[in-house]
Amino acid sequence: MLGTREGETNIPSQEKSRGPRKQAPGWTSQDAWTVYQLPFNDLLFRAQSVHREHFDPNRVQLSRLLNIKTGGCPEDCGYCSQSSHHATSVAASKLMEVEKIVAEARKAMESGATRYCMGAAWRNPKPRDMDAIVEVVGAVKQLGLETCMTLGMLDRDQADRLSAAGLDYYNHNIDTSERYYPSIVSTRTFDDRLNTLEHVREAGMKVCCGGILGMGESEQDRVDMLVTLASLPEAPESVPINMLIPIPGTPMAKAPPIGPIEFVRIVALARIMMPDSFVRLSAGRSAMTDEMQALCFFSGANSIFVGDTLLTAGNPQDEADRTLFRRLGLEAL
Ligand code: SAM
Ligand code: DTB
Ligand code: SF4
Repeated sequence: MLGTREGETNIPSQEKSRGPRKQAPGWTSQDAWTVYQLPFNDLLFRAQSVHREHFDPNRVQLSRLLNIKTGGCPEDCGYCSQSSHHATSVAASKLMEVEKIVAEARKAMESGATRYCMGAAWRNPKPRDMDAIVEVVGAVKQLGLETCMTLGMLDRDQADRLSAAGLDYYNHNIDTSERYYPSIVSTRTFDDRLNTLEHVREAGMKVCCGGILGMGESEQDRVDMLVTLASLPEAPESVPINMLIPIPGTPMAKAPPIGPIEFVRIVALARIMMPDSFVRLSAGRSAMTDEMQALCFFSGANSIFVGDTLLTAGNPQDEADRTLFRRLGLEAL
């Protein structure tokens, strides 16, 4: 059950510790599990019905990603190519120059993206980084794109500065259930993640928060991750569902892959539990068949990352996505 595991985490929280968490009105872990286990056809019918009540079922939002600071990250996230704790092929770089970031954003806009997401391999932005980041937000917004950043943990002042600069979304994933979290990262706690999400919300930005499937977690962990997301004071406006891209050299390089049916079930449950949120089919699409992606869209996924690179790993070529959209009769939002 949520809210009863504070004592199980042996890593001290870097920020204030929370009391027991409340569950979303109407969504207990048990309720969510019951829906998750419905016969597949019933689950998908229900997800598609909810989806149609809240969104145009044939429109998908397109975001493009840029890694503005690669590698050398002090955090030890077990899935990540950019952690300095793992021997991967990713080299560390400095923060990209503002002009270069804006030039890349312009290209993204010209290729049809409506949201531009910029990621940095930081535990948190340093005070000296903030001026450049604020300048980037202003410049990318001026192009007419929605802006999103994912820079690690934020304190309240940093969240206020980003919000004042006009940042629309902040991405900060809880990644898995509270129970499984200590198995994937030891340098920060689940509560640290929730604290940053609170700062983002209080500063008035939209929240993009989801997780990764296929890290060796149980089905109950996946369901409970969604319960935590739906239990936030406000559900995230964007919920990225990533399928683990196994990275050689990371502790999760050999994690047992999640089956497509189990993956689709989680997408459907996310749609049912967070009916107004964009559910983004995020990392891992290169390893999915068109049929699996079609089932995800049918189940309520309505956002993707486009462009052949995510942060460090591959993503389908634009041509492959154009073909997929044509085959399925989908259009960009
Ligand atoms: N450093 C920041 C942070 O951790 O919040 C931002 C960048 S981080 C790479 C963004 C998200 O990408 C992670 O929270 C995780 O959910 C996802 N991610 C990273 N590596 C992945 C992988 N190999 N497969 C799938 N998703 C991954
Ligand atoms: C999210 O949930 N997925 C994106 C975005 N937010 C920043 C990142 C996926 C990263 C995949 C692994 C890589 O490219 O290194
Ligand atoms: Fe660093 Fe983010 Fe990768 Fe974790 S997921 S190692 S915080 S870049």
